[in-house]
Amino acid sequence: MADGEQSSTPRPVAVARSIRLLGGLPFQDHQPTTADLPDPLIIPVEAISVLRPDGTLKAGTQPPMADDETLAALRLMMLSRTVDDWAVRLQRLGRLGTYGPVHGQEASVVGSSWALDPALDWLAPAYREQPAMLRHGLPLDRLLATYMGKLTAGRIPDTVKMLPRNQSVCAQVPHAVGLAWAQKLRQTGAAVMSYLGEGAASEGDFHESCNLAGVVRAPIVFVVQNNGWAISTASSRQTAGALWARAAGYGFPGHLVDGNDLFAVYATARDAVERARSGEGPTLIENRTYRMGMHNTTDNPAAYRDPAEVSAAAAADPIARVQRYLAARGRWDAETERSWSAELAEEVRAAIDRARSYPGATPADVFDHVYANPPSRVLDQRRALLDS
Ligand SMILES: Cc1ncc(C[n+]2csc(CCOP(=O)(O)OP(=O)(O)O)c2C)c(N)n1
Ligand SMILES: [Mg+2]
Repeated sequence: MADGEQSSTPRPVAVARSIRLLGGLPFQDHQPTTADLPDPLIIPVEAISVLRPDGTLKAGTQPPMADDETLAALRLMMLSRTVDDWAVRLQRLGRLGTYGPVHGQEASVVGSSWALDPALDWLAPAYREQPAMLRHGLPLDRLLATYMGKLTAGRIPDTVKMLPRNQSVCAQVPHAVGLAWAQKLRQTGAAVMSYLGEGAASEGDFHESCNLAGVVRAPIVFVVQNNGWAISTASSRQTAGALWARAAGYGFPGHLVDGNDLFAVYATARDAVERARSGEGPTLIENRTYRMGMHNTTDNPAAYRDPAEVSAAAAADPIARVQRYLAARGRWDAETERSWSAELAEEVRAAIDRARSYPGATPADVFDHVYANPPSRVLDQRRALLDS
């Protein structure tokens, strides 16, 4: 870049920081938490962190949420874990299709999506962002209906600004950039938040998306949930470099965040969403977190990872951390936890009942909802199937 260009386009602080770190000693010092934590939960000191695993605030930081709002976010995190528990059990009973739990990543998903305005901004999820979808307005019974294969009931309501859950790794990210670019061209003032895993960041789609987003200054926030694993591939075998630092090469800021810290995740996402809405362009956020559960209900993680790693991860549990913080402020105790747990279980049970009452998919659904005017060969196949 020529000197003249540099002076007319100030380099964002985070980009400058990432370049400095790449040439220096990026990840040698770590937060003093516990020595036994799995790799992604050992958070480098450069990472953004506010709420420490013991529920205290890091020196010199302020909570970005008032207590009532923190309680509301905690409730969504606990709802997410309750949905996980029920969904896995229902899948084992044959009443639900394949399900990928959020377990362990609740701060990463809830904290980031909390920064969005569901009436304005768009959500482009992968398949492990259930509480973000709920916060964005997708009713719980509709969300569950999709896992039951109930296509009509599971359709995203027109008022909910969300792309469908995407099972094809990273395929949602190019769509999200197009959606964001459209917001810019139409001057809606909206931001798009696109989620992906650290495994998805190895796909070509990720490079193409970041590159285009940087060039057109699309109002998008890329949230990479680095949860340590891409099914059975450990993140250390996925990528040798730092994901957040890649942003510098695309010309926008990148941030490394303690992904189990609700406050750090929220504050970082809020600034990135604001940046997007105000026309400054994309941001890449890497939330270091940990997938405490199975990849999904087809997976058996005991076959490839040490169970001790999962037990150690409990020391950084994102839900317990918020509960400890609120308890110290006199806003959380065992009795509240008991009553909330009972209420959340009832909320999920009632949503499951409603989801089960919706009509199931029919063979014709395979052909419908794709073409406005189906070609004759599709109509022939449809007829042949329905007559058989
Ligand atoms: C294009 C594509 N390739 C492979 C798969 C199989 N697959 C499903 S999930 C997954 C791992 C993704 O890991 P990551 O991006 O880290 O997300 P996580 O599951 O950890 O949330 C793979 C390889 C797929 N669904 N789509
Ligand atoms: Mg992963």
